Amino acid sequence: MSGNSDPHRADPHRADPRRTDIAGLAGRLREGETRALAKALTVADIGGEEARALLQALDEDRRETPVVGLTGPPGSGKSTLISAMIRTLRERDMRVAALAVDPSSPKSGGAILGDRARMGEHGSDPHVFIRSIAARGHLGGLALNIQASIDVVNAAGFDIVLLETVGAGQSEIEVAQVADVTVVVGAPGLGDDLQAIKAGILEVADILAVNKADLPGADDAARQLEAMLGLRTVGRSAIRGETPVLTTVATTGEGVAELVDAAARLSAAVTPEERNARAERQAVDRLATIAGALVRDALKVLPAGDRRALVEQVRAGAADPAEAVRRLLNG
Ligand SMILES: Nc1nc2c(ncn2[C@@H]2O[C@H](COP(=O)(O)OP(=O)(O)OP(=O)(O)O)[C@@H](O)[C@H]2O)c(=O)[nH]1
Ligand SMILES: [Mg+2]
Repeated sequence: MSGNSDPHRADPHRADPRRTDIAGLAGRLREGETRALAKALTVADIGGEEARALLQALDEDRRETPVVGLTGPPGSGKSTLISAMIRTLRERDMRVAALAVDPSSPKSGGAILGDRARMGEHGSDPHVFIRSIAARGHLGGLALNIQASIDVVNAAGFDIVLLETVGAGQSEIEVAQVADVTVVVGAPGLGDDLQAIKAGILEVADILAVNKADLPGADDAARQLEAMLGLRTVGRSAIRGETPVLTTVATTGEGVAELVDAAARLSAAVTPEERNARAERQAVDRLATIAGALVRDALKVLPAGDRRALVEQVRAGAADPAEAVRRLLNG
């Protein structure tokens, strides 16, 4: 597994609870102070005690800001689409926060910096907040890390959160866990792009946007996606009803108002019970992720000979893995 599960990096004691006035920070955040927002996001990002205290303080007075996730193959136009959506939302006088996540990169990577540049037109608008989240070694998984940033942005009074993720498979599904509505963005002319939109991602799609509708092949792409949708059996929208397949031209804004409307309609349909159930699933996933990290850690500190013997016994079926885990965790 990746460094995502390294507990030492997750809690680096860089954030000393005595150093930050967490209640004060939460208060200033709620009042919409820009500096407090940046500081709170950093605290949430670092993790550990301070982050926990902050998230707890914010939980006392929760707002439910809709979270719309955009995911899909590289280059399909997610960032451009987010920028166009921001434009539409601003025309409707909504305050927008956009978070870009790159789970494949331990630090802010090139794609995210590219995003910044592309979203530059909104840079001077005080009612637009754009930030990239580096998927650092947070104990508890990526979804938790993003959820912390969303909670902070929520408290700061934004009306909607747009979330872009670059990455494949599991990480996109993790992002979908924290979004009320997930838009899968495809585009014609990306070669194998439709193959890249694998069944797993299609399952979490609430809306399909075929972007770059100005290019040839957009109708074909839309038809192919509709056919793939027909085959899926689970997925949130399969339960809720039809998944809209929309075509957009992010560069001109064509179809973007319709996309924003569809996202607003679906997120308004999410019930508090569904939100609660999702939060509970996240908590369970978090425990499971931490359990995995603790076991890996316990294995690391075993003397090499003991470790080899244990691994060999489990491999050969001679040891009960559950019992081995219990012994490892009990020290
Ligand atoms: N012709 C056309 N080009 C577009 C459209 N939308 C985006 N593009 C272009 O497609 C390229 C990729 O767009 P991005 O918005 O960076 O795509 P992305 O999905 O965010 O890419 P990653 O973050 O790298 O995964 C850019 O050159 C955009 O200008 C569109 O509707 N039509
Ligand atoms: Mg992008």
